[in-house]
Amino acid sequence: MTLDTSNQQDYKPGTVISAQANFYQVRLDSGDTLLCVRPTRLKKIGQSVLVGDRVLVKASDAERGAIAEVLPRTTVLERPPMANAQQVFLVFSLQDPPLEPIQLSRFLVKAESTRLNLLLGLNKIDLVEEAEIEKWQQTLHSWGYSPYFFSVSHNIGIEPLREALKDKITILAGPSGVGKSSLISLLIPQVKVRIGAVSAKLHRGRHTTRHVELFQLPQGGFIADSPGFNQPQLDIPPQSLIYYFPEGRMRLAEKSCKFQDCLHRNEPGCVVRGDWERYPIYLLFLTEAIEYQQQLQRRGEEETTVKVKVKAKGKQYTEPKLALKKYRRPSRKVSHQEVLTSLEEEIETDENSY
Ligand SMILES: Nc1nc2c(ncn2[C@@H]2O[C@H](COP(=O)(O)OP(=O)(O)OP(=O)(O)O)[C@@H](O)[C@H]2O)c(=O)[nH]1
Ligand SMILES: [Mg+2]
Ligand SMILES: [Zn+2]
Repeated sequence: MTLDTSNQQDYKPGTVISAQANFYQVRLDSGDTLLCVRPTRLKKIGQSVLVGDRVLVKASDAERGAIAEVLPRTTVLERPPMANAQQVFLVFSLQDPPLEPIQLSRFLVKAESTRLNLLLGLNKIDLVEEAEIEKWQQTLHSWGYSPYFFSVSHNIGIEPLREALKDKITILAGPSGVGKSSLISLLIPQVKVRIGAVSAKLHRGRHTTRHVELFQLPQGGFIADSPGFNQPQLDIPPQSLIYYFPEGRMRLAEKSCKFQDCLHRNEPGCVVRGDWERYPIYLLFLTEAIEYQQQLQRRGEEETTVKVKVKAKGKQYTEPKLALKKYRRPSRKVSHQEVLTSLEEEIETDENSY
């Protein structure tokens, strides 16, 4: 789309920091925030606007404006629906709630599947002994991660975080109670976020709007508090699951399994199966991923065999078959690159279903 930008001053560059219905908060590069609409012209050409989008806006007064153009995106994420995110920052606590390998792995695998840069942070080091910190450092190192250790309440280890978040768009994720909101309010003192006492259940309640919001960091960059990221279901094709474990990736970078469609269970000539610590967790998630795949296939079969007839105003018509959106069956000889490309396509086609 080309835009008549002959009068350049009319168009101001900015970043979409929140989206609700057809209203978008845009933080202009100049520092002001405008409440903007997406004009019909953009709607007609199917141009969506996502949180994180770089846009040009035409201000109508000091507080309001209209989005004139959405600039090309570098990344698109389905859940949470976001554009241009560069990294995921997973936060867990060592204690209260305690760190738990399966839950941690679930989040890690989910985060890995975005293919964004992944940072891991462990909060509340004030609550544990030094030996406990060292133990986790070693364990996580063997998993392939180098976490940041810090304490938000005691302001320890925060400087390296500021450095890692600077000038980037980062998605903050992690279970309830680990200190995500506390961290945001430490990094951005003027921001008002709710801290503590809110249970995960309440967060998902009917009355909570599930939207992403970007907070601007004082030293540059944005951080997103993202409820949608924290979904427990592993909706990942079984064939690609192993690539979301650094230990598995590493083994497959060196050698190949005998069978290209190896799921790394009991297959002969498998180079992944072995005595690495998280192998049992891989097998557990694999079972879940296969169950999820079968569910989708069953649903797909129902959709192809059953024609739904709907009566409307006396007329009978056949409802179009629903497209099976989220999953495409990988071919038997699918390569890792193909899996990733198809994941990307899935992400791109689904950006507004949240
Ligand atoms: N001991 C200790 N407590 C902390 C630390 N950081 C945060 N907390 C406390 O942990 C509790 C939960 O913190 P929140 O910031 O609300 O946690 P959250 O991750 O935003 O939780 P949800 O919003 O439910 O997802 C609060 O009571 C905080 O005061 C820390 O470094 N040490
Ligand atoms: Mg919170
Ligand atoms: Zn194998």
